[in-house]
Order: sequence, then structure tokens, then C-alpha cells
Amino acid sequence: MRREIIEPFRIKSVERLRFTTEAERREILRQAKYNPFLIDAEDVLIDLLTDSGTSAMSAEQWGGIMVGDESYAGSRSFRRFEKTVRQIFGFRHVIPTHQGRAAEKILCGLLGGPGKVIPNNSHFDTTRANVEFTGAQAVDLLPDEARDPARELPFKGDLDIAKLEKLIRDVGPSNVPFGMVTVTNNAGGGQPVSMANIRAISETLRAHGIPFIVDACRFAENAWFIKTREPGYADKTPAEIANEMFSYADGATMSLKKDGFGNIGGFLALNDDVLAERARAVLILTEGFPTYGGMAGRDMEALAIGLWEALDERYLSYRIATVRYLADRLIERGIAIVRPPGGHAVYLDAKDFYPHIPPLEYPAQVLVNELYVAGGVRGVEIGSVMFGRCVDGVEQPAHQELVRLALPRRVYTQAHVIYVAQVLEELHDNRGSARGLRIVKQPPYLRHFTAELEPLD
Ligand code: P70
Repeated sequence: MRREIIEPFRIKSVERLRFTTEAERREILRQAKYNPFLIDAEDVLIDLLTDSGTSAMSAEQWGGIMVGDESYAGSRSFRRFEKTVRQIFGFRHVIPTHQGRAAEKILCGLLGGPGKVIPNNSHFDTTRANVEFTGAQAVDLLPDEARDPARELPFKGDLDIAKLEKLIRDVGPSNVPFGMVTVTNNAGGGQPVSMANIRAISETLRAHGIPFIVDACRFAENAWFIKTREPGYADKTPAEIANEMFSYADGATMSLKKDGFGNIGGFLALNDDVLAERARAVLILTEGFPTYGGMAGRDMEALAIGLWEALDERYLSYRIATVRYLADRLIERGIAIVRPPGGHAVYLDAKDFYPHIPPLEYPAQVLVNELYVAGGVRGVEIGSVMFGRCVDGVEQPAHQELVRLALPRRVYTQAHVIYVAQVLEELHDNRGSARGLRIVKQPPYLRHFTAELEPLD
């Protein structure tokens, strides 16, 4: 008999959950203007809003917190952090930032600007916003078949090389200051990118002298998929695979709140000496001195430990198995999700869940809200609230209406996951009664974080 893949840890310290009634949650959601970002975490039972900064640190990481060196210049913890990043990612310059978007902001500020175009498999929310804020254009280059939620592909995050070549030809290489790929592809379902594709992107960009930057947030999960799905990698360790992935690139931006097991942290890593010097000059202006950037010494110490833990094979196999379990159970019940499931989350297809709610009545936001009311579970909308666009005063819906249930790392147990599946199954049985929403207030950038909504009559 095949033995269960179990949580590869035991629990030393716990946080109590606060239970609420359905009537209480209905009122809480109303007060939060139908935007779960505005709900207090204490009022959430199982928080699957994000896997970012929400992971549980290990005892070793907490130990690191105690010995962190808080020196302003030349901190020992920075040296340890820098060494770890160099060992895993292989880049010459390691520029510490407080989180991923600060690295994006510095890079886009230096290389972006009006007339520039930045390709990616899919830009996630902050990356797109940072590109567009400079006046540049963020272009997503997934193959058409990868946009079909039901289509099973082993590397559904692969960037379309033919589309990349065409883009470079159309706008001219001098207008493409750098190209990106996001591993795993968060906007498209947490889907992995193959080594072959990373190599091909690198070759294509380098043929035109364009630097290649990897958005590395979930690099360890991506390495695991390469190990288990791509021929030739089964006998390599995730660290060896990560090494190879980044060997094809000129730099990386990373949010260490994901596969760094950190509650905060990030970096910009580069090989180019001149660009790195310019980036450090901005860093000092906005984040801090180059040996801490936006982090405390204790954060860097914990992250240097966490980065290795994220590459542990037992951990990765358990992590991917948990996501797979939730996905398989929902598929069995006829609930449409993005297939195959990705590394950090299950993405529900809200268009299929609520076929009676049109995209501009935000079916994915409706599903997020119903999930909260029914079970106290908080997910996040990845649809027209997050990625809808106003073109000539008319709102254009996003490509997909998804609800992401992101699993924080090492936080919830299998019983929590089963509970989430049960709540969804109940909702699915009663889905006909749900109705749409409209936005009543929104900010100019990243509106999903703070928009206010109300139910349509
Ligand atoms: C998430 C968070 C952050 C992120 C990312 C990729 C591929 C860069 C960043 C920025 C954002 C989020 C979304 C919804 C709810 C809460 C949080 N992704 N690149 O959960 O990194 O946050 O450190 O600035 O996924 O996916 P940072």
C-alpha cells in the first residue's frame, strides 16, 4: 500500500483560530465593502488570501532571528544572506530590498519609461503596475492554449517564443530594455516554466542583446516541477535545477515572502556591474544602505536559512501533494479549476462556477465573498477586479475570472484543507442564487487591494 505523504514537520507553537457565525460574517463582509482585503484577519478562519509573507518559519529560522547582526554597514547577516543567494542563484550582485515590488520598482525605474515594452509569460499585479507606472507597456506572451483553464499541459507557464520574436521584431530590440519570465506563473495558475523554455527565452533575448530577468518568487516550486516532469532532471536536486535555471539569466527580482520562507524580504540580483551600481544608488535613496536594503539583520539571517529549507525535497513533495489533493477533490465534484494545479494554489474558474454572472459583474469576486460567508475562508480574486482595464472610458474584462486559494507554507494541516473542500462543495451545490457586484470606489493603481463594491439588486 502506498503510504500517505505527510506534513514533514511537527508543531511546536500554535495560533488559536477565531470562529464566527455565518450571520456575523455576512455583516463583516458588508462593513468591508465586499472586498475581503478590507476584512480583519482575526475575522477569517482559514486565510488563503496569499502565500506571501504568511509562511511559518522553522525553529532554525527563529534561532537565526536571535543571532541576526543589526549593524548598519557590513552586517554579518547580510554576508550570510548574500552568500546564500549567490550559491543558489549564481548572480554577482545581491541587492537586498524590503520585498519583491521594491526590486521591481528599482529595475523598472532604471530601464523602463515611455515607448519601452517589457515581455513576460504573465506579469503579476505589482510587476505590471511597476512597468506601467514608468509609462512602459507590460506584455503577456503565453501561448493561446495555455489560456484555456481545462487544457492539461506539464509546463503551462512556458512563454511563447514565436510571440516573443514577433514582439522584438515589431517594436525593435532597442525598445525592449529587458525581458522577463515569472516562475511559477502566478497570474496563470501557479504554472511552472520548463528548463527548455527558460533556455529558449535566454537565447532569443541574448540574440538581440536584451537582458533576461527572472521573477523568482516561487523558484523552488518551479524546480520541483522540472525535476518531476521534465526529462533528464529526475536525478538532480532542486538546488542544482535552480542553479541551472538562473544560469541562463542576467538577473532576478525576488519576493522572499514566497519561496524564501520569510515574513518580509526581497532582492534584486544582477550580473551587470554598471546596472548594479545604478541600482544601489537608488536603493540608498529609497530602501537603505546596500548591506541591508529594506531588511533588518534578523530578517536576512532567517531568509538565508529559509531559502535552503524551500529546496528540501521532502518539503516540496508534501507541498505539491497538498495542492494536488485539494485540486483532485474539487475536480471529482465537477468544480472547474485551472488544470493541472500549480505549485502554491488552486485556482477556481469562476466563469464556470457562476455562468449566470457576466465578467463585468465580477463573478470571481462574488465567489471569494460567498466562500468567506459560507466558511470563513478567504481567497483572492484574480479576474476583472484585479486585471480589468479601462480603454477609452470603457471597462474591458480580464482574460479569466479566477479565484486563487493560496496555501501559506507549513501553516495549515490536511484537516484544514479538507474543510475548505467541503465548504466549496456546499457552495457549488447552491450556486444558482449568487448575484453580481459593482465597484463603487477605486484607486488609480492596483485597485483590487482597496476597491469598494456593492451587490447588484
Ligand atoms: C501574491 C503576492 C507578489 C508577487 C508575485 C510575483 C510573481 C512579484 C510579487 C511582488 C501579491 C498578493 C496578491 C494578492 C493578495 C495578496 C498579495 N504576489 N512577483 O500573493 O512581491 O509582494 O514581495 O512585493 O506573486 O501572489 P512582494
